[in-house]
Amino acid sequence: MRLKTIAHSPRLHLLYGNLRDSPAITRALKEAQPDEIYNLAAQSDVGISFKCPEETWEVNYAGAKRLIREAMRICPKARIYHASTSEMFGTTPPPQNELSAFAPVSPYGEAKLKAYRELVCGYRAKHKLFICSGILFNHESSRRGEHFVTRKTTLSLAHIKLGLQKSFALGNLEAKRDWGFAGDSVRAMHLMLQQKTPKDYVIATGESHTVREFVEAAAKELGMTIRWSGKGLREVGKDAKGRIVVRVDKKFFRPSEVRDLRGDASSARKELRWKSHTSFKQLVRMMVSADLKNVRQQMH
Ligand code: G4F
Repeated sequence: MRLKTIAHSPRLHLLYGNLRDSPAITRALKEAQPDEIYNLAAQSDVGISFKCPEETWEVNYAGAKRLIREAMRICPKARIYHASTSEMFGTTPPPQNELSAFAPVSPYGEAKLKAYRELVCGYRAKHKLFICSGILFNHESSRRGEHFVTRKTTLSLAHIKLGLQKSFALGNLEAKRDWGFAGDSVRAMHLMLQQKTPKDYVIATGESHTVREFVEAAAKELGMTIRWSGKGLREVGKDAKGRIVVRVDKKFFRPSEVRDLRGDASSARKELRWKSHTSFKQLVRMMVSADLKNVRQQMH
């Protein structure tokens, strides 16, 4: 949720905090005295983590450690949810579940794995802390940051459809992701903290699509058909009139890539009675129509 929206909700009370600042965490926890803590704070951009590895480690591992250690001291009964990620599976082939091997290939995945092993599994065993982790696969919505591939695509295509932009550039079109709706994932986070015993769960739809398929599906929602031609960095996607709408640019490729993510959420289905309620098509439609509306509003 955008900060502006939160700040205006009468049911929510915002406290200033910063995972890089222990006194700030201490003060916020003392004031809030929470029953449940959801640690979703992160440097969450995998691509940026290659450029800023120390910052990523500092927030995603060390920041989580500050928060969890302070919570153990100030509100030891609080139940804690910590956001883990499918990026921890890295090169392990799909379908990935809670028993799959971890093999991260990015500073982001490495920092998240360290936090998972030490702070979630380790502290749970050593300190009997009620802490769980959702190993979330990609979770998207119209609130997604504009530099992530789904939102970048829906927003760019909405601009193109309304004549405000000619084309946009992407990196690896072949990467496969298990794209679900963020709202479904948040429901799973809450369910985890309502269980008798703390455990970790893979949260995923079980279906994966390539970036290319996401672009095609989003374009289709706007009544556009993309035809691909060329190879590698010379590949382009053209509309029905032969105009280039998608290009490939090497600056959007990562030094190392997680090629194929598809989660097996059988445990969550069985034990949490959770399932994804939103299909890939519904997700794409939701994101495209929100961006079309956003862009139209900005035009007026
Ligand atoms: O949208 P992405 O940047 O998401 P990514 O890297 O999968 O990470 C997201 O999901 C994780 C859960 O699995 C979270 F832990 C993480 O915090 C984040 O929310 O990239 C998706 C795929 C990648 O393979 C990337 O290489 O799209 C490919 N891609 C191709 N062109 C691009 C682009 N990604 C971005 N961001 N921008 C491009 O132009």
